[in-house]
Parts: sequence; structure tokens; C-alpha cells
Amino acid sequence: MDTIGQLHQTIERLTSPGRGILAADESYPTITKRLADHGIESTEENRRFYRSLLASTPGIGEYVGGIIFFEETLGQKNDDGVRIPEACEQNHIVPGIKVDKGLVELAGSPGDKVTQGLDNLGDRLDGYVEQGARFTKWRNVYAITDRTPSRQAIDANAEVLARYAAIAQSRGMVPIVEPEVLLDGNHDIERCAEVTEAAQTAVFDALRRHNVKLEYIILKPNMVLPGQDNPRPSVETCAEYTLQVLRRTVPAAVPSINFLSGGQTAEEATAHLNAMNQADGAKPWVLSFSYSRALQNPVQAAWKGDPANKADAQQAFLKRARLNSMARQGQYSPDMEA
Ligand code: 5MM
Repeated sequence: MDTIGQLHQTIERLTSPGRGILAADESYPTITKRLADHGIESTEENRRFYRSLLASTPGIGEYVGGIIFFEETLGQKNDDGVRIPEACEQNHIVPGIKVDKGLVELAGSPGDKVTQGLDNLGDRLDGYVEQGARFTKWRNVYAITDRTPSRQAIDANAEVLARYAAIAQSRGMVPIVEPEVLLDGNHDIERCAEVTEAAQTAVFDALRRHNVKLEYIILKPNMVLPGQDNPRPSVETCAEYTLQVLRRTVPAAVPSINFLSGGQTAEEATAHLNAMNQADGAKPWVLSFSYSRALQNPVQAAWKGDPANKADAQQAFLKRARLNSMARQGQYSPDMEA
């Protein structure tokens, strides 16, 4: 199959009705922190057990079309000796891979960061394809303060994100494009909207400059919310602000927008997604999820690092994924939490 055929097949699978994406691609420091929050040690065996538990949850393929992994996981096997990417395929899930190499200071722009990882990216992707990965993810980060993000941070990050997306497509891998405006801070929702609009505008300008085929990307943005030190407006207000920014910035050619959760509670992230899918007005894209914490927190709380809790953890994952699938269709209500 040629690269366009591969991109087409993968995007169809990732965006099929009722489904979203699980982000289980935490790097070593991040997974160590996430597991520590539940009293679990981040050993190689615990990471293997936990991520294969996610991939092999019975029935999860009805709600989750893709899982993004960290590169360690692609080489690991589940308890039956099946490689985790293959276990995903057996469960009707497309395996994907986070390919950025994290953040560094952006020289000349104090307080801003830029994402690295373009060196040898094409060769690395060839290796990930060999291991079974069919899509990729790259995350940019924009912190809101009085001085950040600067114009050069917005432009530099957009440029690397577009170069990554072009390289991924050249290998037949669907790129998830993730420009994350962080929730940290005491800014209001207007400021989040302004920064998100500026970041996404620059990203789509750069994607065009680099001839990225918008039909074969997934946008993974933050929702538009006030900084976490401020009270949250209503779920409907956040949904309206987010939709307004998306309508201004995201071409209709983009098939799917899969939000990150960014530190919201599991229930908040589901309610916000549901409100967007229920809202009136133009929405030419699928609106779905690509959560990490908002899907995994309840799973880690149920697992507690004890193999005996595997079935409970899988039930927690199935519940959260099903509720987000309902929200993706605008059919969730908070009483379903019970
Ligand atoms: C923003 O982080 C992404 C989505 O997670 P949330 O839904 O929890 O906001 C997530 O995919 C993130 O990129 C990974 O956890 C990897 O993070 P690090 O910092 O380890 O690269």
C-alpha cells in the first residue's frame, strides 16, 4: 500500500464512530510521577504490566480506536508473550507512538520552551513502523504568563510541529499535532482563548507551508479554560469559548479534534466534551478525546500496583472510556457516573 493508502486506512480507524484515543505515552519522569500519586513504583515490570492491562482490556476497542505509547512499550510483551502493539491490534486498537524528545528552553525567549526531536526523526519512524506503530504524536507546550508565550515561541513551535507532521506523513504515519496551552496560572478564560487562537493559527500556517495533508492529521488541543487558580465558568461557557477558537483556526479539512485533558478531573473532561458535542453551530470535525490523566487516574486508583486488581482496573478503564464515548456523541449526562 502507498503512503496515502496507509494514512487513509489509519485515519479511518482512529476516527470511527464512538471512539477516541488513549494517551499512555508518558515519558519516564512523567509516568513515575503519575504512578507515585497512587503509591505505585515505576519499575519496568510495573509499566509493562500496566500498559498491557490497558491494551488488553476486554471490549475497550468499542470506545478506544488508538493508544499512544512511549517507545519502551513498543518492545514489551503482555503476560501471554504477545508484543503490546500486536495485542492492541488483536483488540481492534491502532498502536501509536509519541516521537518528540521533550522540551528545552527557547534561547532568546525567557520563560518559553520549544519541543525537540527532529534529528533523525525519519529513521526513528521507520523503526517504529517495524515495531507496529501506525500513528505518531508530538506535543508543544505554551505557558501563559504576562510575558509568555512570546511571538518567537509561537512561531518556532509551529515550525517544528509542522516539520514533524510532514515527516510522519512521508512515512505513512498519521501525525497527532498537539499544541498545548497549559492550564497553570491565574489568567482568565479570555487570555486562554487569545493564546490558544494565536498558537493554533501559527500551527495551521506552518502545516500549509510544509505541505502537510490536513485530511490526514488529528489536532490534539487544550480546551479553553481559565487558569487553574481561577474558578471555572459553566461547562457550557467553556465549551462555547473552545468552539469559537476552533472555528476561527481549524480548517474543515481536518477530520478530527481529540482533546487533551490538561489536569481537569475525569468528570470535568467528559462533561466539557459532551457540551461541545451538544452545542449548536458549525462543527465540521469529529470532536473526541485523547486524554491521559482523565482516562487513567481512575484506572491507576483501582490497580494500586497489585496484579490482583487487574480486573477492577480494566473495569474502571472501560467505564471511563464508555462515558467519553457517550460524550463524543453528545449523549453523556453526569448521572451516568453512578
Ligand atoms: C498534555 O499531555 C498529554 C495529554 O495528557 P492529559 O490528558 O493528561 O493532559 C499527554 O499525552 C502527554 O503528552 C504525555 O503524558 C507525555 O508527557 P511527557 O511530559 O512525559 O512527554
